[in-house]
Order: sequence, then C-alpha cells, then structure tokens
Amino acid sequence: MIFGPLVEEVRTAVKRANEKLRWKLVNSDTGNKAVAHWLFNEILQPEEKPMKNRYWFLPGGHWIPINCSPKWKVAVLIPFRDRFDHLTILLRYLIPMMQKQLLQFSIFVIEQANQDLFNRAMLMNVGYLEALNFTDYDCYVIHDVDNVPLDDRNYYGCTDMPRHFISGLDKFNYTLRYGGYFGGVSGLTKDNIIRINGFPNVYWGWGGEDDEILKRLNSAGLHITRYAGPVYHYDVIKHHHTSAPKMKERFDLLLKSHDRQKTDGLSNIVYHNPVYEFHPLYTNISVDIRRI
Ligand code: UD2
Ligand code: MN
Repeated sequence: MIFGPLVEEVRTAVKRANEKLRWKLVNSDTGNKAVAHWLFNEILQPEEKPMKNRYWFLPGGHWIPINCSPKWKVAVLIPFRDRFDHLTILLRYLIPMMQKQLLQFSIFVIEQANQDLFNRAMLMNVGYLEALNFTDYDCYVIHDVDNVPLDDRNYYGCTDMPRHFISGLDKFNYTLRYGGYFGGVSGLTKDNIIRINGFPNVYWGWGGEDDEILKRLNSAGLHITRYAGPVYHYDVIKHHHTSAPKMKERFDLLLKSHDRQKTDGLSNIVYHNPVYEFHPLYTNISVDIRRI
C-alpha cells in the first residue's frame, strides 16, 4: 500500500542493507557503535534510492524529501513488545501523513527483548541514543503503537516544544483523562531531552513514567504545548492484549522524581548490544534491558 509498484525494488534494497549490516557487524569488535557514522550514509544508501511521492526512501523506514530541505529531521520512537497487529495499522496512517507534511523522518521500533515487566521510558532512552547512530535528528516523537492520529494536519515537526500531540482520545469521548496528561504521543527536541537527562529508567510495568516526564520538563522550566480541537484527536486501537501490570510503587517514585532527575536517565543507563534489523517501513531495535 505504501510503496505501490515499487515494492519489489524496496524489498531488494532492504535485503541488501541487512546483508551489509550483518557483514559489518561480524567484522567489528564493538558492535553497532563501530558502524555509527556510516549507518545512514553507507549501509542505508543503495546505489539507486527508490523514490516515491517526492521522497527518497532508505531501507529501514527512512524518508527524505527530494525537492525541499525539510524543516525538521524527525525520529519517531515507538516503544514496543508483541503488538505487531497494532504496528501495521499505525504505520499505514503515519507514513502518508508525515509525507504530506514534507518532513524528513525515520521510524524506529524499540523492542523490549525480554519477558521482564515492560519499561516504556527506558526504551525511549535507548531509542534516543541509538537514533544518534543514524543521522542528526533534531526532533523526537514518542509514539504509543496503538494511538492513531485522525487528521493529517496534526503536524509532527517540532513547533512550540515540548508538545503533547493529543487533544482527545476516542475512548474518553475525545477528551483527556486529566489536564496534566502526557502519555500516548509526545514530542521533544534534542535539546529538551538533554536538558531533562532523558527519561526515568525505574518504571517497570504500567503507569507513572508519563507523569514523571512531565515533572522533569516542568522542573527544567519547560512547559508543554497542547493544541485544542478535532485536528488533534486520536483513535486507540482496541487492545487484544492486556497492558503491563500496574506499577504499585509509581506514586512513591513520583514523589521523589526531583531527586532522581540528575542521576536516573541518560546519565546512568546501561544496556548491551541492541540488535538492528531493517524492515521496509521501520528499523527494529531490539534490546534486552535490565534493572540498573
Ligand atoms: C497509557 C499511555 C501510555 C503510557 C501508559 C502507562 C495512552 C494513550 N497511553 O497507555 O503513553 O503512559 O499508559 O505506562 O493513554 N507496549 C507494548 N507492549 C506491551 C506493553 C506496552 O508495545 O506489552 C507499548 C505500546 O507502544 C503501547 C504503550 O507501550 O501503546 C503503552 O502501553 P499500553 O497501550 O498497554 O497502555 P495504555 O494504553 O494504558
Ligand atoms: Mn494503549
């Protein structure tokens, strides 16, 4: 649907990129870090870049407008585990929307590769750090896999950052649960993320991490923008899965969030050997995250 008649050409380009990546990885001692600066410029650049709708396409879901210099280079980070049916629906809406907005963008699925409780915020840190290996993104959109934007005028570039993109969800009759709500889909500039030391690593299981991220932003003097009206409505794909178990300690953690801001986040994160895999519509980064 996204590629039309180009689909075979794209498949071939993706296959080649994965072969080049594997070849490079077996020939290096340090894994992904060694390929850092040339991931985007060598591994992902086929001799003939497939072209679609005024865009160059690079394997792994990287899109670059051909006829204009994009206003923003956006990395979409999707925290993920075992929701493939949601991912296909989301991408079918997201990609045409961002193309219409003439953004440069890359889609990263950050997959938790273990059965421990799900840790959305830690995956966001991993996504931010690993995306640095691709190109110099200036704008990050953190996206729940099951939140589908309903109007392509909901601009995914970085204006009035930090931003909360959602004005209403179908499941709450197109309202939000509470005013200080920051879950679902949010946007930060690179500078915003650095200012708050990234995201907390200590939230295992459901809930709390979105509230803490908002607290971090506020205590760094950054206030969120949220536009009103139906352009910013989302539909939530019905869960066939249950959410992670609620994190009981989240209220205690939230009370102490200020003390942890400088010590818990990008500054202390540890994880080993994330695995990259290029797919036609996204780059999958699979990572085994552990308690630090
Ligand atoms: C709400 C927030 C979400 C987050 C969460 C609390 C909305 C729209 N979203 O999500 O941003 O703050 O509460 O932690 O209100 N995921 C997986 N696999 C899993 C579990 C989670 O991929 O097994 C990812 C996926 O991207 C999902 C997101 O994490 O959309 C949030 O998890 P959820 O959908 O289970 O929880 P939900 O909808 O209550
Ligand atoms: Mn959800």
